[in-house]
Amino acid sequence: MEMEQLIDKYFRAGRLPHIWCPGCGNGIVTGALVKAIDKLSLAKDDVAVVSGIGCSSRASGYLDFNTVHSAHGRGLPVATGVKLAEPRLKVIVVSGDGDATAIGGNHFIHAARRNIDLTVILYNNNIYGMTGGQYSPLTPTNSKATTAPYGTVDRPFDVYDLARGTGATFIARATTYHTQLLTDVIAQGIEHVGFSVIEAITACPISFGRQNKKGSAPNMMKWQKDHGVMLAAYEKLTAEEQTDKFPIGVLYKAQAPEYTAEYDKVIAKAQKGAK
Ligand SMILES: Cc1ncc(C[n+]2csc(CCOP(=O)(O)OP(=O)(O)O)c2C)c(N)n1
Repeated sequence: MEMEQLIDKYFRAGRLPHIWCPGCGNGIVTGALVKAIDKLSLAKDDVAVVSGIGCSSRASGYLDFNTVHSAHGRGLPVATGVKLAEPRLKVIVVSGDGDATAIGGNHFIHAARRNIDLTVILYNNNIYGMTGGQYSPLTPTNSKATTAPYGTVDRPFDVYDLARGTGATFIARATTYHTQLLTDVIAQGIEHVGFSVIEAITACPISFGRQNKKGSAPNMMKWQKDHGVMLAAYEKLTAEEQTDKFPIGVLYKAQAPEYTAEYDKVIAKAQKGAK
């Protein structure tokens, strides 16, 4: 399907135009999400998109599925409730780096620990975009931010390490330059039964790029092209070569008991009255 047909089918025309700045990558990530849903031939009523607050979290309002635009950092607990109430739904959480790993960090680690069947698309633009460029837990050390005019000293999380260490069973990364890959890993994440995390590297040329002299939006995408390396090729690089690159593709996949299925067993036991 062409992008225009995808927009007609999956977006709420009355909510457009969107608020994203010229050059922002969020439209590419959201486009990849609808392409993935289309590729999987999911019925719109079988999908729920839940978000917190932020530029990226606005995606839930633009999309024509069952949607909830909740509070900052609370997309995951709301999505957990939706999934437990209606396990048949494919529940997708769209989240920013601040939303998912700062204010919502606690929710993130516990959703991963439970291995609940949700798909998180973490729009990583390395900054708090909506509120004007404060640094987040995914802002690289020594970056400028409105809350760090002399540069950050904090070390960032690696989303892969965070998700892997807390129990996620599907972890992937792609960028807005690698759009086909992004669509593919989102589709795989949606199909995976368990907690899936897709880190989508997306440029924020205004709130992050300007302060850090990253150049134009196309320049920031070129940076993604030059630094993202498919996992198999990345593993063949020397440790020194790896320091300047990051792996993309499916980074981890495992099977483990899924929370709503386990919870159903508890309900069945309770209904029988057996402890
Ligand atoms: C409880 C609460 N605290 C703070 C805010 C203000 N706020 C709104 S969005 C945001 C940060 C957004 O950054 P991020 O999650 O990285 O998403 P982006 O806008 O970059 O997509 C903050 C701090 C809020 N809305 N609610």
